[in-house]
Amino acid sequence: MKQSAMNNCLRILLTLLLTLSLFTVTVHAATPTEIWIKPSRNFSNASDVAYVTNGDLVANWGVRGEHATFLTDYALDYYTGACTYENLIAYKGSAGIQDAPSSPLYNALSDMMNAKASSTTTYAETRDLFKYTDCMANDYSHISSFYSGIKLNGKWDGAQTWNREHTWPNSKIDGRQETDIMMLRPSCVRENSDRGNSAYGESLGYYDPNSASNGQFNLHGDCARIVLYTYVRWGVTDTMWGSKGVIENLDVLLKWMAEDPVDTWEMGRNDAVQSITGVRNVFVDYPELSWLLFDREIPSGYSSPSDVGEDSSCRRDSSDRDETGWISQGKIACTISQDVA
Ligand SMILES: [Ca+2]
Repeated sequence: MKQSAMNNCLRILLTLLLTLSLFTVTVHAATPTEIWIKPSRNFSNASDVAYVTNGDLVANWGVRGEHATFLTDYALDYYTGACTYENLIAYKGSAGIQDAPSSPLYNALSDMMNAKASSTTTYAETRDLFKYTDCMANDYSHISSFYSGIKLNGKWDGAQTWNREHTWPNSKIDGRQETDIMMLRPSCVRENSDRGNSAYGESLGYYDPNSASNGQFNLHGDCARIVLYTYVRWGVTDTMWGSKGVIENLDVLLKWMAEDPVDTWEMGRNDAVQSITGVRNVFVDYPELSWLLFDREIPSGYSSPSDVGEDSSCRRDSSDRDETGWISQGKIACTISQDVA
């Protein structure tokens, strides 16, 4: 009896272990494979960036406030063919703010983004994509609230703690761009309601995005680059300026661009968004285009991720090109072709 009881116990134990083993295998097999590889944080150029990917999606590898001094491999692959910087700036020549929306450069940038767009997301899908686009460095389960930088759990909780901030207020768009994750940012519920639908700016009655960051980082450039992207990407030029628009005026926009250069978090976000929609914010990669779009001078010494804005050698005329038509400028190859299609 004693032996039999022991055998029974062993049998039950073995059955239990086998069941647990099968259960474990079953659960594991049913769980989506997420391969997260920590990126190097000691990068100084594009080749040092180790992309964190889940399938085809790239996670933001950057750090808020860390100056971006290079274009990533994704960016370098994006601006090729007809979309090289030199080909794009060949279209410059707008007469100023009134004519910018119909200028050749505006149309070239708009056409480029339309051509690059590979997929769209629904508004509902965007809330589950912020864990890629807005994750915090080396912490892919948390996201950064746009204005305050407060660390949030990246898992959607039904808008109890965070929701989707329309950097271009929802009341000032026509709906098409509402599903564009480039324009949407996760933010604490309180932060989002504090901004409301106010236009960005510095004067009384405008919303200064730096008011919520407590000096942690400068958001002026981030906001200027997003609204300018939306202005071109979606053609919402009629609601851009003034208190009833999205940003105070052109001087504020360009001042914010200049005082707050691109950071690696914006560059990393560009990589992440591109992996979702196919489109990059050209004003993050080449912020100097902001001045050219409105026929203004690029500030002397302006620091751009591309180095192009501060490297006059990239602006040489066609007599400087070699026999291949290309001049390598370190981090970016500038085509000097004058034959713009
Ligand atoms: Ca910034």
